[in-house]
Amino acid sequence: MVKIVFVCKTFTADKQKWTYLDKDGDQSLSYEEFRKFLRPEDQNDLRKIEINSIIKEYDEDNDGKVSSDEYLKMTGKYIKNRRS
Ligand SMILES: [Ca+2]
Ligand SMILES: [Ca+2]
Repeated sequence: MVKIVFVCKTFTADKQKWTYLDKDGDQSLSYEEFRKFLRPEDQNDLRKIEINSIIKEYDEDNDGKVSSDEYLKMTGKYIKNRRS
């Protein structure tokens, strides 16, 4: 169960990165583009996209920040999912 949640979460971040890299919009990435996709840590703009989309998942009140409550709620959700 927790694995499915994790995959969905990763997919959101991946989709953002994919859309950003796919400049011609044909849903495919060239070798160069895919290389960046796989190594976002080498690209400042891609890292930003990745981190922003993760923050968005955690940020329930949409203030652009992850409070400790939001973080605990999120991680608590995962723990609950793992048990079910
Ligand atoms: Ca393309
Ligand atoms: Ca927040």
